[in-house]
Amino acid sequence: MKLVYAIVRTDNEDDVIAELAKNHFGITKLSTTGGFLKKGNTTLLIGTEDDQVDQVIDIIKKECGQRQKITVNVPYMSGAAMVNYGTMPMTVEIGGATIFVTDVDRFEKI
Ligand code: 2BA
Repeated sequence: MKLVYAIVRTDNEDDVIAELAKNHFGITKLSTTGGFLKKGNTTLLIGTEDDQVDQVIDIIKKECGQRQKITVNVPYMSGAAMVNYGTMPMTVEIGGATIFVTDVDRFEKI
C-alpha cells in the first residue's frame, strides 16, 4: 500500500477531491501553507493500493492543469540586520501539484 501526499493550489482542491471521490479513493484534506510564498495551499493524503497510484496521479494532473509563471513580491532585507526590510518582484512557477508517494508499513481501521 502507498500513501500519496499531493500539495495542490487551493483553487484546484474542489475539482481534484470530487474526481478522486468519484473514483472511490479515500482522501484527507489538510489546509497547509507554502514555506516560500507563505500562501495557503492544500495537502491531500490519499491511501491507496500500489497498482492505483498512477490513476491517482493522472487524476491530479488532469484537474490541476499546467504550471504557470507568476510574478510575486517576496520579502528581502538589505543593509544592516533589522534596518531595511522591503519586497522585490520575483517570477515563480505555480500550479500543477507537488506529489510524494511513500510506502505504508501498516494500515488499519479499528
Ligand atoms: P511554496 O513553498 O509557497 O512555493 C511556491 C512556489 O515558489 C514553488 O512552487 C516554486 O515555484 C517557488 N519556490 C519555492 N521555493 C523556492 C525557493 N527557495 N527559491 C525560488 N523559488 C521557490 P512549487 O514548486 O509548485 O511548490 C508549491 C508548493 O508545494 C510549495 O509552496 C510548498 O508548499 C510545496 N512544496 C514544493 N516542494 C516541496 C518540497 N520539496 N517539500 C515539501 N513541500 C514542497
